[in-house]
Amino acid sequence: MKIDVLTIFPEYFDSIFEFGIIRRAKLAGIVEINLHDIREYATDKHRMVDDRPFGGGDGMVLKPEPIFAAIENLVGTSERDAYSEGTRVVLLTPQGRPLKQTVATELSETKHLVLICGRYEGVDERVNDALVTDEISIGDYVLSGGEPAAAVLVDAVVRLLPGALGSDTSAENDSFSDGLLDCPHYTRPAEFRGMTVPEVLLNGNHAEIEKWRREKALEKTKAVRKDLLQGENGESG
Ligand code: 6GU
Repeated sequence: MKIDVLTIFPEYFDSIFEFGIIRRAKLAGIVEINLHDIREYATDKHRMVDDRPFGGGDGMVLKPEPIFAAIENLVGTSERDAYSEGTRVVLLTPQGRPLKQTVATELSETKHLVLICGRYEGVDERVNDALVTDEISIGDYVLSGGEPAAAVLVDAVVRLLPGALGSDTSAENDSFSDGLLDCPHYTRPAEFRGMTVPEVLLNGNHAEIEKWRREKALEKTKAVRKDLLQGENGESG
């Protein structure tokens, strides 16, 4: 998979993809991640990437021209209908559809992801209208820009790529893969400062351990995320 990230703050990503599973996936050739400074696509003499909103109001809005030029360069066209199959242009904004495990899975099955990091104040809507295939938010809170959201999306997607997790781990056992939160985990020592590990985990009865883990996952999900059990917007993602 190839991932291109369009941002006005490329340095934000300097080390964020250099750790753990993402780093390993890059080194193994499973994913290629490229950063692009939107400013490099600005052609006016001041290299302007944003401007004041028509109609007035606070803040600045990202201009369309540099983003269209960047997409033409990276995808080959600024006609959404002419994108190759397997190309997705994702705009990260709080107005997007919520990122869920199901969305990450869907995106992990594509070949080329272009992530456009929005600014909190906004992105000219013509970017959305003409270029964007998916507008995505990572949750109901405000970030100053889409950069942290892009980092989150890349992590959630890359770990699902075939071969990204070591052979000894699997995304199938993750939280959310079955629509539930994860069960509790313990490691040695079996007793720490008077706190003990549940007996069932020590007795080697794998059927019993599986049953306990499912019960605990369900209990936790009921306690903190009832919405996940109720379908609708608590869809299994
Ligand atoms: Cl994708 N961008 C911004 N600016 N804020 C957010 C977000 C994205 N997702 C949640 N809040």
